[in-house]
Amino acid sequence: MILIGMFDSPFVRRVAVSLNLLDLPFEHRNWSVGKDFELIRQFNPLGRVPTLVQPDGEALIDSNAILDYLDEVVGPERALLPRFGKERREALRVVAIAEGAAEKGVQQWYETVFRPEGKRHEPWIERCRTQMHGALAELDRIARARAREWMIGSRLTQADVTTACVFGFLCDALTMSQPAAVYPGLTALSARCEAMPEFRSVKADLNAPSHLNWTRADHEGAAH
Ligand SMILES: N[C@@H](CCC(=O)N[C@@H](CS)C(=O)NCC(=O)O)C(=O)O
Repeated sequence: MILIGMFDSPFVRRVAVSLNLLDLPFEHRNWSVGKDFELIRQFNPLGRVPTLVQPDGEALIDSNAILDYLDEVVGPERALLPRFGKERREALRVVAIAEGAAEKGVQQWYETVFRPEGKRHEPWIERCRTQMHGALAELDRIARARAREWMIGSRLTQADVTTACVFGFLCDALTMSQPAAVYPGLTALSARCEAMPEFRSVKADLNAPSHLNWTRADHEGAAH
């Protein structure tokens, strides 16, 4: 399988971490949604990542659809999303809140990357910020209530993978003031996850622009 997309995207990274956790080997194409847009469009009509290309050429798009497929491949015992009942509902809720936080973070980020300064709309950015922090506060509440346990049940699930990937992304991409003090539960969960080899091996190198999706230079003139 070939995973298309950079690891600075929380959506790509949660797929990569999940592939690692499930022992499913994959090749990685470190393609940027900025400069490699046309290349990505050959596999995904939306030109978005993650995209997972199967050995027979079938391309799966959207991280939720990809993760659903991976769980199906490994079977119910090893699936990262609990299969049924309250644990499944709770895990889906956590994943939805974390994904929403990521989307709101990405929207704030795009506002600064895509739009020239005079065209940015501060009330919209502020709304996204409020939604993002509302989501993070709820995830932090759950993480603190679970103390040193995983987010749901007694083992690591997709709720932990997605939460950690999203929190790491938001801390890196946006200027958050003192995230460890504001979100101690998420900070602890993140540290625990990021210490695992399955997470460590798929971390974007933020000092190397070639590992980042959006640099302003990529979009000068292309964004409007
Ligand atoms: N719902 C999608 C969101 C994926 C997403 O937002 N990917 C971003 C990178 S972080 C992207 O492809 N952005 C380029 C674009 O939307 O044009 C998923 O879960 O896969």
